[in-house]
Amino acid sequence: MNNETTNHSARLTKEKGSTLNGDLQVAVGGELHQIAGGQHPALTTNQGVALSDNQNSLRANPSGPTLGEDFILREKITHFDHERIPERVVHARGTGVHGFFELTTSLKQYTTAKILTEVGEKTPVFTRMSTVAGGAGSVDTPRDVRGFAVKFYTKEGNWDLVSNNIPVFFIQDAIKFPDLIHALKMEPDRGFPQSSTAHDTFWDFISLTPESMHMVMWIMSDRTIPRSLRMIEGFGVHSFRLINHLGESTFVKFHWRPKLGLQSTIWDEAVKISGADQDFHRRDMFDAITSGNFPEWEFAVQLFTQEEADTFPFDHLDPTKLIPEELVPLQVIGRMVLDRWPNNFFAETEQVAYCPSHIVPGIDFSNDPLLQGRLFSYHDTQLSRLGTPNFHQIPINAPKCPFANHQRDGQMQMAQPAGRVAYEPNSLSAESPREAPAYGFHSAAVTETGVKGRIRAASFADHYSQARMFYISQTAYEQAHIASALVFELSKVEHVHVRDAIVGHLRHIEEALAKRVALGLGIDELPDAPVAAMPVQEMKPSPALQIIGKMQDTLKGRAIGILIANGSDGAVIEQIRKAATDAGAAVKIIAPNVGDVKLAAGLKLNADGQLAGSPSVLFDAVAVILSDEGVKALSMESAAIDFVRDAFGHLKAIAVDKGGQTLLKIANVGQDAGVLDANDKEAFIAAAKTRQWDREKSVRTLA
Ligand code: HDE
Repeated sequence: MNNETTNHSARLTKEKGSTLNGDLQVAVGGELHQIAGGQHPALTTNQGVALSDNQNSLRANPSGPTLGEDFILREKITHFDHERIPERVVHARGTGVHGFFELTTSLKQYTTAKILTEVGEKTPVFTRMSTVAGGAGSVDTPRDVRGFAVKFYTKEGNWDLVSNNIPVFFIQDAIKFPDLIHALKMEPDRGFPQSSTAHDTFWDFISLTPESMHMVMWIMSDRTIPRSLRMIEGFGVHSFRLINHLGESTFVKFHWRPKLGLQSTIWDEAVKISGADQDFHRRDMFDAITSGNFPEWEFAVQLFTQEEADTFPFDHLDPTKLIPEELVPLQVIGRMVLDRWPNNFFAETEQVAYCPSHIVPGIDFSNDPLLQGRLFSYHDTQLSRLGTPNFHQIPINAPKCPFANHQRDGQMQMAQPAGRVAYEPNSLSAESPREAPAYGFHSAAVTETGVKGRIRAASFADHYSQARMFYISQTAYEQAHIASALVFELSKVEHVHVRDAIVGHLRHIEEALAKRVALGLGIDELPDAPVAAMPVQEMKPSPALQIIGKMQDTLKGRAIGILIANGSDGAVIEQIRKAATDAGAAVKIIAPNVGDVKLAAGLKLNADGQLAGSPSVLFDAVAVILSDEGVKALSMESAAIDFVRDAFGHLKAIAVDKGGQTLLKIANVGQDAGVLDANDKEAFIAAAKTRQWDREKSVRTLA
């Protein structure tokens, strides 16, 4: 036995230098396997020692113990044991992509920052989009805010614009953040719910924090159940400052607007996507990038002076307020294209460290108290996540411009600064880095006066006016979704006094909304509204706050599923496939089994997806092309029945031939303007570009 084992090991050494050449025989479970030939680098330890056997540990004999001497086993297992680092305390689940930013309009008048003045310059970026509440392994599609963090590797240092897909935040002061997040995340005694705000502690906190009601309106809207990360907006939330060559400063709010327009899912759809594909958004982004359909965003700014800010009916330093586009228009000044998937998820997406304090000369912070707290928090959290103040040396975090200072040593130090001088000023080194007063970072010259204290400005007291503005700006469909989301979330809250308190707040926003939600929760008598710190101001509706108004009439970036079975008509399938592909959609053929489907007239077609694993929630519109034989086979398949029922229930266009129509009847699916003859491809493509909103009242009871 012993001899046999030794022989296997001996046969593994086919080395030429450090490269194994030709076919390799590997001993697995005592048997030899051939592995395809090629130029393989030698498998080595971390110390560069080539391994002769990566399948078997060093044992005293074939039935004896493993030897402690086996440094190869020890190194491998030890490294594996330490593979994980702490996940982000919020925004743990994320998807990162490389790309570039290109400036199209110079802001030279307002800032010295080269990233905002050099038109046509392409600056590399790394963008990470995330959910907030769930852990790193949670699903992509819960109702949640999406993070939208961009690291610009500018010539003047890294600039991190760490944004969300919602322009306001829950709280006005950073000191409340740990409480908010503790209330929002899974409850500490039971460890659930994962990535959902539909539980007591979240709504309890909200009910006692009226400043969060504006953000609550946003998170109850379909903005928090996006169709794709390629179809979300991004908002810097806080006001920042731009500083020009004269030292004058102008306030600025930053915006990202997706070229594909906004699109969201419907709640029931999002719930089902979570089951069908946990990685729905990550996969969608991966597929888009790897197929060359690079998503793009416009970069826009709102610029305003202190004098203009003084005329706003709110305080722009309050992060629970937005500046309506109607008040300060957006100016598009650039674009961002994401075009390269990272080589390695951990090295890049997991280790990327965004900090709002990473800023470049010509841009500065405002006094927003939430932003002020963030300036400290992010750097601090990277120390615990990445374990060292040298995290800026990790390639994904390192500036792409030269950087040098006298900071030294620390864990995982990779740099080897030469020379005896590690301080400044010094007279010993002509090469050591020095201050650059002419172009280095200068803070805005702002005069601060007043009395120190733990203060909330009186100008922050209006908690309901913009919440109302948001609600009345929505279409009737969107208002209904907000009401239904509130009913759903609050129905999961066990404490009745918490439900009542939220309905009380809603009365300040819109009495009719409070009544709808109360009805949905079985509350007979409307609870009293709490005393508002300030009377609600009537503000003009802002249509820019809708999703429906910003959805684009296109199939670009969207997906069409065609359900077929044996005997389906190949010509009709091809007609729909071509029309959808020409319109920019990705098309998938779905059949009871993957592999070849035997079509009519002896044709064959390869299916991309198996029916049970490819429900219609994964598509924006569907076609069902079936022969009599196909309908017969599918009429007993609940996955086929669900396919058409869900497509109808999720307000999608459905194209059918005679067999498809029969399946609709069997599934008890109705007829309307969104159910179309598969031969009328133009009508189907037009309908597929939008949702059949009018259908909604016939498929679900909205609050
Ligand atoms: Fe964050 N936030 N945050 N946040 N945030 C983090 O930093 C924090 C806030 C946002 O893809 C953490 O690296 C405080 C607003 C994004 O890596 C942490 C406050 C906005 C990401 C942190 C806020 C954001 C984070 C956790 C209130 C929108 C993910 C891990 C004072 C403008 C970045 C990390 C990524 C991540 C703290 C509020 C966006 C703990 C204290 C407002 C997109 O530092």
